[in-house]
Amino acid sequence: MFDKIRNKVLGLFSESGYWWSRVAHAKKLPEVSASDRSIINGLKKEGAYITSLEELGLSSTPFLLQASRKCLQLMTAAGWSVQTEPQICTVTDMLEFSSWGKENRLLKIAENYLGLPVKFQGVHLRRDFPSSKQCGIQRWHWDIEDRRVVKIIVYLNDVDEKTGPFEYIPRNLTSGWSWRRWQITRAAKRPGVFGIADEELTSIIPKSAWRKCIGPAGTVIFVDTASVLHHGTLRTKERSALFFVYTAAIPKRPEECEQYSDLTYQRPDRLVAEPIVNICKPTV
Ligand SMILES: O=C(O)CCC(=O)C(=O)O
Ligand SMILES: [Fe+2]
Repeated sequence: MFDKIRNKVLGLFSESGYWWSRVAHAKKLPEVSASDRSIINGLKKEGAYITSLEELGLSSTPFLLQASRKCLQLMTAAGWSVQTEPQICTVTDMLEFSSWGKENRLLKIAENYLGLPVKFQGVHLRRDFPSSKQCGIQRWHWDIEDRRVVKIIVYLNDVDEKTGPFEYIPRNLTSGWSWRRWQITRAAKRPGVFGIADEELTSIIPKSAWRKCIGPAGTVIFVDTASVLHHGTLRTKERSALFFVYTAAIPKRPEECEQYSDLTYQRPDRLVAEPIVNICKPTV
């Protein structure tokens, strides 16, 4: 009982510190162009914004794509026996990926949205395989690394309904205090059960409100995965994608951010020399 009260009080202190920091930082937010402002507004209003590598027009993109192709070849050559789980590699300390992730424009977009100094946590390269049963991050969930998390998902192959697109619920449908929000939170936080299955969510939010992000190779999704309910969908075709992660410089749960730069997931160029079995650790 005492622990519960103490944790509540500490939680309140931490939340008010967070809001004060945002107020103090509001005047220091960097300027962005009108097109980048649309991305920030999309994140604020909808929780997500879809664009493309071409539209972003970053000079480091050709290097990113070339390195992604090479790494995917290495991942394919190394093989992956657990097809029910994604093959994940951490590519954060490879220059082609970190240079793209640390592009000034992207950092400024993330900082404006987060409202605080930003930290680029890292990037995962992922191959997701055909699956027919929703498990892990294919169940609906919120990510928990921080109060707000900007993820930039880059599709490396064409993604249609069959390729298991990223899917989310627009933020206005789950934000604030509502019966719907209470039902979802209760379902999402059941002890020992990760996330919510499609059938369960349909009874709370109709399928017509779910947003599937389909698009050709090079599609880029900016999304706050801590604020919008989301998941990866079932697929009959393989999908490859990059997941860049940004949080506040002092995130709420730093330990959850380590997976983007530590050895939880192997680097692609070390896969063949030192194969390890990746741990299926959902990014929640
Ligand atoms: O596989 C997907 O599309 C969803 C991944 C996910 O849940 C995340 O990146 O936070
Ligand atoms: Fe997630």
